[in-house]
Amino acid sequence: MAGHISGLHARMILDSRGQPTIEVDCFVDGVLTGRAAVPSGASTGQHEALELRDGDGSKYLGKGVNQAVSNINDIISEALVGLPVDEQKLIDETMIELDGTNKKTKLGANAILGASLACLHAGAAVHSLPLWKYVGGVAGGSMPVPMLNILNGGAHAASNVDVQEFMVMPHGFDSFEEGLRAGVETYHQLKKELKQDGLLGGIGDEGGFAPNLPSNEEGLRYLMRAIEGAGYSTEEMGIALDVASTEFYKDGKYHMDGKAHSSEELADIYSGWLDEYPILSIEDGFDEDDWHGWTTFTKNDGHRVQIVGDDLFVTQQERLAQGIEIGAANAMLVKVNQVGTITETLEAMQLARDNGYNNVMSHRSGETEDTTIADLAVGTRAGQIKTGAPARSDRVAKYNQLLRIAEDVTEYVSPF
Ligand code: 2PG
Ligand code: MG
Repeated sequence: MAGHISGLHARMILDSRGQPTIEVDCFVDGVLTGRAAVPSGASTGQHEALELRDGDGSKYLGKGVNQAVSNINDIISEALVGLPVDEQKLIDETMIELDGTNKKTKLGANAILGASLACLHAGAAVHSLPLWKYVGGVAGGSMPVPMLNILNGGAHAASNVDVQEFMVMPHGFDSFEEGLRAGVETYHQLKKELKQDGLLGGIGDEGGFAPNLPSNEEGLRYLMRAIEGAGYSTEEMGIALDVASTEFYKDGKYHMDGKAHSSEELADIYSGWLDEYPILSIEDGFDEDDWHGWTTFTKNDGHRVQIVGDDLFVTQQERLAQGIEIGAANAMLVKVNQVGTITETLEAMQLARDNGYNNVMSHRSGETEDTTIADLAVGTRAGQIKTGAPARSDRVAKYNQLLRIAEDVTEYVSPF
């Protein structure tokens, strides 16, 4: 007997940027059994499900979540009481119906997600299973190759760098532990290189260094110096970028390096970088609605680089199906709060997989100590995870959870 939900309790907590977010406790037969916290983005796509904020400028600069918290305590909890806690689909569908809107605007996707994840944790607990095993079932887990975001720009830093994330990917190693170690050493080497050039200042929202640079390409050169300086080859350590170009797309042009580029010109820049550097993956190279830019780039370069849709797909089946139909990318970024329930997240991932798309599990730039995504990456066999630099507890918490899981799961396969 699995046990039934006897209530949910939500509270406001703070995220890694000092903004309010939601934490939810799930009670099973009167006992606290599962807990989860909700992340929050900065470079948010306009097609994402709604993150409900109070908008009262006199408190937390309008970012309070009192309304979302009461939606859980007063409405969602009542609707879920009595449901078997391991019937995740039923739990999520009940909330989707209760909300009744496309983008979860009535109850808030942050409220719904907090409840969904707290129940997921409780479901694992009543079966005495680690979360990754509860999610993965008989398929068994696989350790993801991490994308470590060691140089931050764009909306995550106060620098002049347009590209949001310069990441290293230790894909040519025998184990997760070895890969992570190489990534961490490369992070420390980058610090040395930047310091040597007098460019070491603060860090960005995801724990990576955030220097001002003469150009975006200079970021790639620094990554190469860090990889080589740490003693790794490009067969072992590749590069991944999240350009987050929606942030600098204005009036039909991409404003990068102080110039306005057409979609075609931007694609040419990426192609040039692909010729020069060991880039394995490019995320959000084009604006969230520039379908033409996406399909053209995928047609021309999709055979030699992973092309990841984040703002483009927003972890939603409808947008993903549209992209698959026209060949807009070859991978999907997976962010649970873009869609708002674990069930919809898993369904979108399945659709991606069925169509030969890779899945990349992802954090948000605003995070907490919650480590759910680490288990999701392993249990779903996503193969890849991006969860920031190996710095700041909100990022490191996920890597540490992966290290714990790696004691049981040894499979570590390069997705490339
Ligand atoms: C992204 C994310 C996470 P944000 O664009 O992929 O790195 O950033 O959470 O700010 O949308
Ligand atoms: Mg992104």
